[in-house]
Amino acid sequence: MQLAESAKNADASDFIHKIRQAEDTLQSGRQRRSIAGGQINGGLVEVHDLENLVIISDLHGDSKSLFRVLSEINYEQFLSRELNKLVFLGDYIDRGSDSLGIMYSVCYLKNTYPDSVILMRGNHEAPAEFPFSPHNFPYEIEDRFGNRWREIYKEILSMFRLMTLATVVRRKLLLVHGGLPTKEAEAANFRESIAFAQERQVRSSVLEEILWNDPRQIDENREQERSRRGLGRYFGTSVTRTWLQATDTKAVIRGHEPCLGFRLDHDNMIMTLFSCKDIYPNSAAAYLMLNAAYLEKIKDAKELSLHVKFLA
Ligand SMILES: [Mn+2]
Repeated sequence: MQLAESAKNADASDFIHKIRQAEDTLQSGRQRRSIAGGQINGGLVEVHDLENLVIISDLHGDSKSLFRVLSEINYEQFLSRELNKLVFLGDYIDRGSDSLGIMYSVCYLKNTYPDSVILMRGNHEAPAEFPFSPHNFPYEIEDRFGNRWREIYKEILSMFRLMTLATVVRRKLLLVHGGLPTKEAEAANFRESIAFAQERQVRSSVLEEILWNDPRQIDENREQERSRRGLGRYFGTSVTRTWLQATDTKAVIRGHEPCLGFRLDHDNMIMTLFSCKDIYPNSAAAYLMLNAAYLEKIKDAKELSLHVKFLA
């Protein structure tokens, strides 16, 4: 694939150029407040009209899986239609061997097809806000580009801050990287609480919870528990129900946890999807592909599982 070759051969200047261009693209989408078939409001994207939808979840440096999906969906043709959407659920980097190849490629895709590509932010794309480990990405940059690594890393960090925190596909899907914020008031006021989550980070936990939370079976009388991750929380079924009602959607799709391609939780209201293969030998990689007609019929996350494609 030509894109894989370009990503492999890019030098430091090519890289910086691509990332700056992606920053401009993301910034101008936010200023225009629109994307084909939908609206952008800070960290929130709401899609009203779409034809076909592909969702890729955590990649964690596994560029082979990315290129495989892109070739399976015939991406140049797919993305040339503005109402076809390719959504990434975040966690592009760390752990695997080619985070740079993925960053180069997703920047290229966003720059070339700005209306068809939605880049969501994962917890690995927020190292300044929430330090965590492993975060081997800076070392990968240094290995490849030597002392220009700082310049590149800094540019990438500022681009991360412009990524989408939640995507709502009208009346159907709510997409986040990690999970749902546990305070009921945040759901009731979801447009504002997500749109400005980045700016309000100090006063509210919405950014942290979207990027770090996990769905769990929790005691009926409680809605949340401390997470073993040290950041974010575990949220129960009632939180999921509250968010689906507030956003008028039928299913939540999120990544953040390795699984056998996908997993269902909370009475089939949530699907966890995972698209990274090479560093998780006990998990499987998958992505989701569906058209508007299928989407129209979706009543819960279990029905979505018919549209999960596994990577061989
Ligand atoms: Mn994650």
